[in-house]
Amino acid sequence: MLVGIVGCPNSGKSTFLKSLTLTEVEIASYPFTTVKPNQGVGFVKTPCPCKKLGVSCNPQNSRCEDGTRFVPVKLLDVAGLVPGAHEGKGLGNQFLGDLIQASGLIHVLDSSGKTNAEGKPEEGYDPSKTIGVLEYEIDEWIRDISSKSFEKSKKLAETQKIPIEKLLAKQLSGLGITENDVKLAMKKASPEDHEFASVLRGISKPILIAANKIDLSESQENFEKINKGAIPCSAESELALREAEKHGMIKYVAGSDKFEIVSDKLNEKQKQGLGFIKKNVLEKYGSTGIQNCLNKLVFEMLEQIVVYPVANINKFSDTKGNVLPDAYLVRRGTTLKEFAAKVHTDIAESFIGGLDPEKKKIGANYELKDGDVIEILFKK
Ligand SMILES: Nc1nc2c(ncn2[C@@H]2O[C@H](COP(=O)(O)OP(=O)(O)OP(=O)(O)O)[C@@H](O)[C@H]2O)c(=O)[nH]1
Ligand SMILES: [Mg+2]
Repeated sequence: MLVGIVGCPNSGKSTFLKSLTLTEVEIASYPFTTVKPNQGVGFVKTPCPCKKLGVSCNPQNSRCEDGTRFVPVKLLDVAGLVPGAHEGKGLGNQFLGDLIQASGLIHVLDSSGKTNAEGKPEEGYDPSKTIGVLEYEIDEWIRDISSKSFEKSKKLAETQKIPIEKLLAKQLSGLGITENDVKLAMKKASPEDHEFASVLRGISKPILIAANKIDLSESQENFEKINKGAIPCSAESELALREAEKHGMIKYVAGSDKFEIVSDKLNEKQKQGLGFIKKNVLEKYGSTGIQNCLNKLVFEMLEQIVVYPVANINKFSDTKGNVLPDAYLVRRGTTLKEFAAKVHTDIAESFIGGLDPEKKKIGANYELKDGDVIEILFKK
């Protein structure tokens, strides 16, 4: 799963990535700081089944802290987007090309209204304007590719008698668009219609709006105007808290509404900075919002659930004895058979079913539920 971090120049995209990953990236108060995309691994938070099952776990592909599982998600922070990007303005084509495989996007906008869509300082700019700019640029880019693909697919469909949605999906698979996405989009618009690209983008690349820089006094009023399910957040505050935690100054769990100072070596400036975050971000908004953004995109908008495959259901372990070793993100509605093929690509043909923690047999068409722990059974 890849999540793209997008937005106008200088909105705080690289800070957002760094606050989730502590990856070293360049951050500066001028536009086009990022030229080459920055990659990192962030984590979504979910209750770990270890508590309910009364066991202590040894995660291998993820992390567990106090019964909360942190499941990895790849993140990509790209160059700032400006109006005209789909025609190559700014670092346009490069930016859009980098995002090709993202399953969903987080649009980081500067809600203080101090930076316009070009990334230039402008007092009193209405930040909600950048939402339309970003959607338009991405739609135009998809429109360009999908209309060319449609022409090709139409010809092939006539000569080879293959359904057009199959051919079109094949042509668009490079954009991370599936046959199901195309089918759903075709229920709402014809591929010949102008709005087809927007419908397809809405289905295949949902966008979550992160109203960043909420710590600045100008932001609150603007936030009320932004709406559209936006999440108020402060990447700079999350980064400061994560850095302070890394250096042993505070105790802080990503996404929480509080921190605790545990060191007596803090200087006055550091104490003041932490006090500012407490008063203007945590107490006002309940958290820095950064973790909420990732969780909401992955679990609500991309409809992912977490499933835990094990080799031995009696011990909830893998063959080496690691308890609840792996957490997999899969789309809601995935069947056990589809999941088995994902986990064990090489032996998928010998799949026969599964077992749940009560040792009950589960059939191939069982729809997986969030938090399921399952032993997948194969013919020996
Ligand atoms: N007050 C405040 N400033 C922030 C926040 N997040 C980022 N900034 C500042 O905004 C400026 C731009 O941050 P970057 O992370 O470099 O922004 P970017 O969107 O990656 O910029 P480009 O790569 O140039 O497109 C820097 O001065 C950051 O310190 C925030 O939550 N609050
Ligand atoms: Mg950047």
